[in-house]
Amino acid sequence: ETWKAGLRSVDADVNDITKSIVHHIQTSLARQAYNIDNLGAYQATALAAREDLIINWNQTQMTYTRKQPKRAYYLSLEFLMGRTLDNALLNLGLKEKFETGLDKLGFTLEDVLDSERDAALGNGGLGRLAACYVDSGATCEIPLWGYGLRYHYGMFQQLIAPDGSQLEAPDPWLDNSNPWEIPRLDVTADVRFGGHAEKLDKGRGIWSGGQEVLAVAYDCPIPGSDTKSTNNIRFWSARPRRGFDLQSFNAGDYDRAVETSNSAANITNVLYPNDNHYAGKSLRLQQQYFWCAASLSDIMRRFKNTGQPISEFPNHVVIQLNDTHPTLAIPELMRILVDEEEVPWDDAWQIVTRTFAFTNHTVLPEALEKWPVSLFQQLLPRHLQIIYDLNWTFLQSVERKFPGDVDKMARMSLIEEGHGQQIRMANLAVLGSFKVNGVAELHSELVRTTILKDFVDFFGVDKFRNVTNGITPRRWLDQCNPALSNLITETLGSRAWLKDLYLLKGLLEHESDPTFQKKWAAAKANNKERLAKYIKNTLGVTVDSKAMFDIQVKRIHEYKRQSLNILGVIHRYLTIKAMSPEERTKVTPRVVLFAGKAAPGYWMAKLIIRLIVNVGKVINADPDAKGILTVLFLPDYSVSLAELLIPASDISEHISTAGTEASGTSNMKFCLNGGLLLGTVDGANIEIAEEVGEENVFFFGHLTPAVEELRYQHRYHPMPVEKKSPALAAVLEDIMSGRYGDASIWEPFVNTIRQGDYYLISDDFDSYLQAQKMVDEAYTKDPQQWIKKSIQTTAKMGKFSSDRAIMTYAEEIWNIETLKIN
Ligand code: 26V
Repeated sequence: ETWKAGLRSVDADVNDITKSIVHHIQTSLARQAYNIDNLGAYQATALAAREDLIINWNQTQMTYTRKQPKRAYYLSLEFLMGRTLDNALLNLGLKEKFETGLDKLGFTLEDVLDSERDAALGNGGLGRLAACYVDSGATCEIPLWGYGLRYHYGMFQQLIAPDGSQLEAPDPWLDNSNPWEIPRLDVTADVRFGGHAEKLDKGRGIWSGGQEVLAVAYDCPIPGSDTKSTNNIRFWSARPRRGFDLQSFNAGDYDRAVETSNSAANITNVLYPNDNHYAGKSLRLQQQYFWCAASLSDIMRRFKNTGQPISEFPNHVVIQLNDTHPTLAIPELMRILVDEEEVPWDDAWQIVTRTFAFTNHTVLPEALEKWPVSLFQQLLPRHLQIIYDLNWTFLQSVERKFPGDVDKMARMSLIEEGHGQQIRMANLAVLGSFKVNGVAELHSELVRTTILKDFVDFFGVDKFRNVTNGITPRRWLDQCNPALSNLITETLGSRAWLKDLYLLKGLLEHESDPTFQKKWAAAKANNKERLAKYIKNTLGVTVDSKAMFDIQVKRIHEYKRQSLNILGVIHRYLTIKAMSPEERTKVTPRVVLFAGKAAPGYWMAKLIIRLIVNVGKVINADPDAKGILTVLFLPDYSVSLAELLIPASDISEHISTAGTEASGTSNMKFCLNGGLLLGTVDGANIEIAEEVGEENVFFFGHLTPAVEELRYQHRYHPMPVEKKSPALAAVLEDIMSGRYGDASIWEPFVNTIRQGDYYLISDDFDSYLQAQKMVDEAYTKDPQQWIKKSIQTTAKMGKFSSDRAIMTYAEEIWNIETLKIN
């Protein structure tokens, strides 16, 4: 009887667990326990673990309802969750018991964990950050919920064609059903699109007509580590309000009626696969509004249940905007307050501007969202009126503060004039928020001094803050690197470091202990072998796990400069080719690994992938490079692949043009796992170096202040690559020799460097080679010293826990308290 839902406690014994799994095989899956595959075993195991999550979830939500704490809501269009089972078992403290239980049933936990599909509802850093933050919110016992969209198709699956090109296949991740979501068919919201807006007196308006779409909630429990505190992400799914448009149906226009129902359900069909690039698609704007409107109606309903007067709203609710994607929540809350709650306009604006805080994640101009006014007119006519009214008052106050500065007014306006007016979402987000933050010290400073300078002048600098990003050490060390995690726990004497990452500094005591060093090196070796096995199984390539593993994994983008890496690889190859066999024996063997997706429409990024793959093919087939240089592009980068790659790196590359990478978070993951960092003086690399010591990182390249001047020179006083860097010129010439495929294929890429070189490859190339040389020397000449650097790096990464980051949001931005769940 004990296996019945709800009766098992966290102290469940193995017997209860096997019973529960068998129970789910029989009654939830309607299958037989003796005839089940790994996928079935996974599903039953997930359902068994889910029961514990849901019990804690209920307890947590009941406590929130009873105690009515101030709550924070994280609005993010992306939550890059990856897999859930392993993480859930670890957080519940039940992993070992489940492992034993499954073993009794004839399964290995590893195979069962591997049967789960990634939830890839995000592009890259921004989406994974949201996932780390909800983990930390639950762990730190902060009343924090996420709101997102339940896309039917997540991030596309990347395939590599025989010629090396990226191909995209859809990711129907819900096909196997998702045991981690709880459909809430009774939690819904009506979301209107189109129709017309009428203005009444005192700023009020009426919005009617158009088409309504139904938002249905799906909840995903987020367990904290070693606590009952279990938070929630509410994902909205779109459904047509009625199965068909009755009027069209009556008119006999069946096709049109069905079309209506299609377009409504379309809204949550697919995640847009752009990263750091704005595309301006109408459906994307519909996604944004659908999600903001549903989330705000839900938040408002919950607030009203507290029985507080509406003026109390900002004391009970704070909403964090993850980039500008949810900026429509600002005019939407205005609309609800003014039109529906009949709050006077100025009072409503007071409430709104005490509710929202905004995080900026990029300074790249091509990523800034702007929506055509004409599109707003069509889809969101009432919001357009509200935005115009806000802008009118705002520009008057700008004029009062900076009389006659028309350029400033034009820059700060919510509307960009020009052929076709556009709404500037960043300006609206700043205007409607009480705090604005960047994601690393350098980035926040760039936000203050460049893209939002006018707003700093206007609002004062106190509104503009920094919260350096962080990562969850549960997933990004304990879960992905058990070998190292166990060694750390054994050395420090407890697992407390997982919830207080600064405790890692206790490892420093042991940095010179040869036995400890040996164990440390053994953990790394183990992870490299694990990765080598994966590479053998998936690509059929044998890599030497004793070689230095040099890894660059992230979205493919010109600013991230995978190009610099592959050009450096070619230089290394040419150097090897020019050596005598005797000289080659002295080369430090390297395995260079790349992974990452290019946006399907980003032609140059796709060409860079193709170059990497083809350079790899030539080098890996060349006997001259055998055993000393291997170059691979691993297809279909994902959270799960990251969990395999990151623990296996000796060195990882974070080599963006200075000033372009807002923070980076994989840099933190690699360093936490004892990989050393090779990077530019950019984003969070700078703070990592401050923490782990500059002697433990390999920095190179020009600094941010030099970038503008260098670009100016490229434009007006171009210098041939041959003169600037003969080494780079030789590499480009080698590419154009046809060795890696016809020169005509690569010419457009080579031209980006020869002409304009916006990302300063030619300026940083020699410095990059210099840094690589130092990496080689440090690795070969003193292996013991390398291990020491690795230990020191991990030991000093305490700052980069997302627990620290989320507590900074809670204390410095949200003004919110933690709440213990009993
Ligand atoms: C995303 C999208 C998604 C699809 C449609 C168009 C569009 C436009 C802009 C963006 C924003 C991307 C910004 C972003 O991902 N920034 C990354 O944020 C990470 C977490 O803070 C940070 O570590 C990375 O450095 C930064 O590039």
